[in-house]
Amino acid sequence: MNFTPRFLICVALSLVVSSLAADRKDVNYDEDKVNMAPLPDPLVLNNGKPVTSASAWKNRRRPEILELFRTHVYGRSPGKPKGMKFAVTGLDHLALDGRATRKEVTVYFTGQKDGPQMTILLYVPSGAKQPAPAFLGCNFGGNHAVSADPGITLSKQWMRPNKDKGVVNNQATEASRGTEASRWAVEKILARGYALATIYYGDVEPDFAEGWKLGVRAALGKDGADTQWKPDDWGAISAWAWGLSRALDYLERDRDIDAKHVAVIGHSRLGKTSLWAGAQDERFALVISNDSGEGGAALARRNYGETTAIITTAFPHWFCDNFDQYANNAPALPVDQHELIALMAPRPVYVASAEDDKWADPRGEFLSAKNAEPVYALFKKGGLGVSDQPPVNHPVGDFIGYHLRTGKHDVTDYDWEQYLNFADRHFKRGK
Ligand code: GTR
Repeated sequence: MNFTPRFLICVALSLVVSSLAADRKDVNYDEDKVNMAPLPDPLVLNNGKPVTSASAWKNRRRPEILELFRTHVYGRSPGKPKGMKFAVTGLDHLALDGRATRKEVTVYFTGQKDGPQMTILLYVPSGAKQPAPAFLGCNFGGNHAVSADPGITLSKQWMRPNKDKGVVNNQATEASRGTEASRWAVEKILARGYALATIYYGDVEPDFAEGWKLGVRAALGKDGADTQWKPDDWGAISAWAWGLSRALDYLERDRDIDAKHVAVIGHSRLGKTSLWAGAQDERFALVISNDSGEGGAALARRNYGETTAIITTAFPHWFCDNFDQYANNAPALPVDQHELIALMAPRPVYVASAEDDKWADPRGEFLSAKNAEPVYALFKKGGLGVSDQPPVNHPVGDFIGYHLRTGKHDVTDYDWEQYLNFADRHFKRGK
């Protein structure tokens, strides 16, 4: 792939803008100054009438809210492309010292081998007697970064420059193998009987302002890299979420996988992505947000940590163009993020925060989960089961799970243990 000077300048600029945003002195971390406008009520239809039954939610209110998120926040994605093809391009039944079968599956989005494509890395636990339930998520550093397993194909896609992680001139080197391994708990997941599927988000769209020109948004659009975006056309989060749905299309065909029990998971911007994927695609049986923050689980109306003003300046390409108008006016948004959580109902959803991740507004993430409870109640499903944010390292919840972990913005083994327990409980495993 060719990286023109223009692309490289755009990447550098977006990195500078995001680090400036993180250093801003005007960011509020004082709970007394949060000044939250009232939240929109998920149980009131656009015409002002109340929603009082699960069927009214499913048939009337849910489609309305989904449509509001499409129009004002993430943008509208296309469906499954015609002619999409899958090919198993890597297979090893004795991967990870015999603990797993490793598959690499290339997804040719338009059926053309030289067209847009992504590669799914899939580990299936060895010796499983039945199709395995699975976790599916996007990764930041390429599939080869998820584990030091030398059999994983090294990604050739655009990567964010990072010498410490073995990425030089936007390309992964051998030194980048396993650099994201601490975030994936592969052995633990397999030992608990789950498969793990992951895709590199940069296969779908490289993450910088002009990255869409190298990704599916250009490849599938009729005007390619000359596309003029409509205000509600898909942004990058929608593109990544779309990639997760295409990965699920594959998992549905793999006999080793129990596709009725696939949990979609993501961290940070990829947690925003897992939420949006789970909201749109009800085939995902369980949805997990790890430290997803602004534009993810955190309430937009709270002025704490990152705000709509900051995120639309640093990462305008993540959202649809309409979202810009709420940059300094979150109260005008016709939705808030508790309604994104509510779109998962009645499926189990888990929101996780980290104590030192103030930028992501842990309390705002908790309050989103809390304010989704009335929708779960319509289905007679228990929510968090607590009225206020629990103490650190104290997971709570029935169909809405939540924990506040000690430590920083990251995915740790502690997080995974909670997700595995939550999945066991809802997928009726591990009894
Ligand atoms: C930050 C951004 C957050 C979060 C994070 C990440 O810079 O402000 O919204 O998404 O990046 O994805 O690591």
